[in-house]
Amino acid sequence: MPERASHSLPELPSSLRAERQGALALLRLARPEKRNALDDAMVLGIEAFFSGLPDDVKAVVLAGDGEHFSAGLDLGELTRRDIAASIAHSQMWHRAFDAIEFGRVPVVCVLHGAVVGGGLELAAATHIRVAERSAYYALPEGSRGIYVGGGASVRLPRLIGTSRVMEMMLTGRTYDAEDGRALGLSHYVVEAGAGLGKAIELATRIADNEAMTNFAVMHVLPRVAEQDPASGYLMESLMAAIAAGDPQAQKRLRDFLQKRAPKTLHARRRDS
Ligand code: 1HE
Repeated sequence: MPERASHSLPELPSSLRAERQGALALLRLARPEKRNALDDAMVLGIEAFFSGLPDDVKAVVLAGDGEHFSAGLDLGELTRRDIAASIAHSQMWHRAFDAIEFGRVPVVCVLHGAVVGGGLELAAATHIRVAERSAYYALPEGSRGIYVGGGASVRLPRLIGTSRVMEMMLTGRTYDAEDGRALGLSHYVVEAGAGLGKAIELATRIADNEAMTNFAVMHVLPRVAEQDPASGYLMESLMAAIAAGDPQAQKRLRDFLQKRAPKTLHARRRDS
């Protein structure tokens, strides 16, 4: 396989669009005519994108074209697979979304319109979620006679609890953007059209963190949260020592002590 130039983004299907913006990469779901329903090519493209990010990308913003973030699994592809092929299909989604959650850099996503089924599973694999007021969340798998397969059973209970996931799947209930934030599905709610700007602002800030800190938050924190406490405390101590020992961290600490770094002030609340 030819070597990728370290600054170029991976090749993608036409249903995904990527661009660079400084230290950020922006990935857009670009299949609005099908409400960004995720077909195999898109899922494989997502995996390729997050597995092949150039070294100088420090954070990613994920958004969707059109009126909806994503209508979930492309239901047109879900016909007549045998059991083994269905398991393999679900595992393909798991690999792709793991490449987001446990990839190299944090991912901020912008949610609007339908964030349903596999679209919600995709959003749940990202690290920060900014919802525009139009966003709504649902798991229509129950009414389609299927079951989640893109990681929802694992990721969503961690965000909103098993009971809410059960409720969403059994009854098909939708939650709006405000409900979603209160439940923990998004971190922010912003006005229509403001999501991308907010996501870029957050991603830019994240990109300015030390890579070691971002690594620890993405890879160590969630593992510690699932460990027994004694092992977790030990892992935390080790990670803290590794991070603080980094020369860049030492410089940042000196910068603060010598009044060259910003204070941690409480910003006036503009978004919620
Ligand atoms: C699709 C899909 C899709 C739209 N697969 N083609 N997801 C769902 O159960 C949600 C299904 N979609 C909807 O309920 C609606 O499309 C929306 C509420 C998202 C948007 O409604 P609307 O009126 O704007 O669009 P539409 O007219 O319904 O759809 C436009 C086109 O997109 C139409 O195709 P066309 O060729 O007739 O123009 C739709 O068929 C197509 N389309 N959604 C395929 N999902 C790993 S397991 C995950 C399991 C799941 O994700 S289950 C949840 C599936």
